[in-house]
Amino acid sequence: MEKLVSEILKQFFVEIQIKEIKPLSGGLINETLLVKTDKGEFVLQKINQKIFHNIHALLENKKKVVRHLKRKNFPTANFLETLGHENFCIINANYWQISEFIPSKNMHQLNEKIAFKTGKLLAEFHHALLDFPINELHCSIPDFHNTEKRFSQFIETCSKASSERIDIAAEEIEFLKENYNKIEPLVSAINRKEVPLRVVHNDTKVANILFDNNDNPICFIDFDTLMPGSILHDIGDALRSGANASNENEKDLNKVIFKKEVYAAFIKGYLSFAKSFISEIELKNIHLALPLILFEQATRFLEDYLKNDTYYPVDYADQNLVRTKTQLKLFKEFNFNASLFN
Ligand code: GN1
Ligand code: MG
Repeated sequence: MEKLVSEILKQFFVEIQIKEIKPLSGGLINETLLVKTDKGEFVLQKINQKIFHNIHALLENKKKVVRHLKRKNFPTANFLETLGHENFCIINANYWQISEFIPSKNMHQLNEKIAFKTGKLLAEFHHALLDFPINELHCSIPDFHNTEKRFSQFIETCSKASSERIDIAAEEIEFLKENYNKIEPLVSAINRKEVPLRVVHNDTKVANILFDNNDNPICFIDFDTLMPGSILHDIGDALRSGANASNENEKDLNKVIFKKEVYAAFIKGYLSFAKSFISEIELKNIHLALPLILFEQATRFLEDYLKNDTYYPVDYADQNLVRTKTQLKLFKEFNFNASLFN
């Protein structure tokens, strides 16, 4: 490992001494390391080429958006440039990026106070990107949040999967088939382009937000999915994890509880800043953002389970089914009829 890390660092520094290398966990997709050196602490990340097929599009999106945020003094992780002025290097056919390590802590769920601040930070992030020229962004993963397409792929997978896994997941499959109609109105509005396309993060789970020692959110990380999309996906994704009393891997469903006061605080925080730019249709549909993402994420986890776990890494055989169940538990607890803040 040290030899590889040293090879990567050599692309970025003329001279540097490694003191310690530690794996960083949190993300499901990329491999991430914390490296302590005599020049400071850095985060090294290997971009997953099995998942991201258009790495150059992804790297260009990241570079432009980070430059934009920095110009506006909006807090963001900063990517180091190689000696050849690229924001990545290729070693043994793998793409690596280095960012400066931001002293921070990770959280996996929020309380009311932090939720308000985090909702507000997300609105500020969206606001800071309002004047980014959206046409300059590549669609690095087509249909990433196309729930309709993901749902029809899931239905197709159900017809091909092994009968063993189909039987084990029968209840969850049935539930998804019966409940698509609940989120369909928003899915259609997005696909008909009635909901504005904006520059958004697309993967705002709370693990992708850094917090300081006083629990204040500092910035978003993991810009791999930065693309044109809907703010509703970002709101829903942050709440999917933030308003869960446990986490997406929890086996004991009694611990997976939808915290509606956290939900309300986050949305209040978001709207406290977003009033100036949120459109009528976004506002009208904001209450569907969370169930939309819960449904989509359950579909993705369950589809992967039925495909024998080729996308999300698993530590044990049924983990993607467990993940599906946590998403569905929250979906079931969500009250579609409640007014937004009670
Ligand atoms: C993946 O990379 P990471 O762990 O932040 C996934 C997200 C899912 C999330 C579920 C590119 O995010 O879409 O919501 O896992 N990223 C990609 O935890 O598929
Ligand atoms: Mg990621």
